[in-house]
Amino acid sequence: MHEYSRDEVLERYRLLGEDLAKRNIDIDAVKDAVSRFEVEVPSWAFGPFGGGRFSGYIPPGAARNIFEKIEDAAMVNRLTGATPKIGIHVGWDDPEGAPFDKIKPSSFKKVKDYAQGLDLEIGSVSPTYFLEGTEFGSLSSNDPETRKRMIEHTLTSAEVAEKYGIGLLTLWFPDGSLYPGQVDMRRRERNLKSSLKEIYDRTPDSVKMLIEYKLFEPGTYHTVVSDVSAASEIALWLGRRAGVIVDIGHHAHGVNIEHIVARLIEKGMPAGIHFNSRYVADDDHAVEPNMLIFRVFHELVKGGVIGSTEHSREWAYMIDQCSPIENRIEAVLHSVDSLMVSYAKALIVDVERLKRYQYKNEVIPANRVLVDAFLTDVRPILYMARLEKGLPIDPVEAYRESGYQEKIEKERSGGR
Ligand code: AFD
Ligand code: MN
Ligand code: MN
Repeated sequence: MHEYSRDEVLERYRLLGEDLAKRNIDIDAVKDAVSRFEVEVPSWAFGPFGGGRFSGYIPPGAARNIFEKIEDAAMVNRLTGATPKIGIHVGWDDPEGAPFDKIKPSSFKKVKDYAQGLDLEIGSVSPTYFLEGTEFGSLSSNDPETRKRMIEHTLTSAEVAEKYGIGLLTLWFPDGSLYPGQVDMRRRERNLKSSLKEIYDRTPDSVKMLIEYKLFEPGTYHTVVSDVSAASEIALWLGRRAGVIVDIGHHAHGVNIEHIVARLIEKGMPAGIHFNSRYVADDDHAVEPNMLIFRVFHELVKGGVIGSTEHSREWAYMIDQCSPIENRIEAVLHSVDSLMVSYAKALIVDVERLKRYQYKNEVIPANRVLVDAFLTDVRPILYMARLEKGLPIDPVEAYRESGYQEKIEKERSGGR
């Protein structure tokens, strides 16, 4: 990208401001909202996980442990000012590297302290259900011993979330089956529900649990929590501390994801989004500012959820991605930038005009209101927000020039 000088940014911002004023949009208000945008980054985006296709190739400079992951996340936060939280996976991020049923919550104090020293907080905490011994199910297993181990692991994770994080548990289960007839689907759902009920009842009121659904993988024939209905029914049944995670990559092609977002807003249940780009399925690629992401933000804005002063309405926004060949820090920075672009576009939708067209059943004009916002180049808003905070205009370029990549490649070449 062309690096803009301060004067160029001011000029582009002024021109866009004039343009938006014609649509009755106050550019400064949009800029302030974008400036407050925060999204959590996942520890696993920086680590060794996710390669595996090219003889175990992972992009150079991968973080070897939770502390290096935190350093990378802190770098992303320094460049964007938008990622003060890092999500962790208990099984992968235990600093003691204990076998997962021996993990002690207190080990994570060090993680919290290290993060704090770099101006970061621990955000969502994920139990790691997909380690050894869960090939035939974790919380939904027919084996009571396995279920018990997974319940205990979840309670350990809940304690980490409560003591060292923000009390947010995010749950994704690798439970499912590969062939028709392999499992009794109803029984597996009952098993999962009873495990979750026990966990819910044994966790304090301050802990929120978001359930992530996924259409397939590792179960290719069926997954126990396959879609938003399954996840939200279970969450409703558990109680008001339970909700749903919508991961963009976890749907069939053509599913109207923004409709799912709209319905969850309407239900008023706790929810969060795992952002990524998908082309084929659960690709876990960096976010592009595409029409889908824009439409999701449009619902969040229209629903009075994102940036809401009413704390309880706010959703949890997280990036969930994993890069097999691309530079991982660049990929995360690209996502943060794309999310801010998408949010800004959603904020400049001419809502009054849209409502008028909807009311009069003016189909195409209504659609064009959205398209108009989507096609507007809102980047001057981001540039201005960053200028004001003393941040680089283009975080990816700034990263490439920072020397950080060269440094970590050198320091981390000694294996794990
Ligand atoms: C898995 C799932 C899901 C989840 C992540 C962390 O696909 O996206 O959020 O692991 O548990 O890859
Ligand atoms: Mn996810
Ligand atoms: Mn996924």
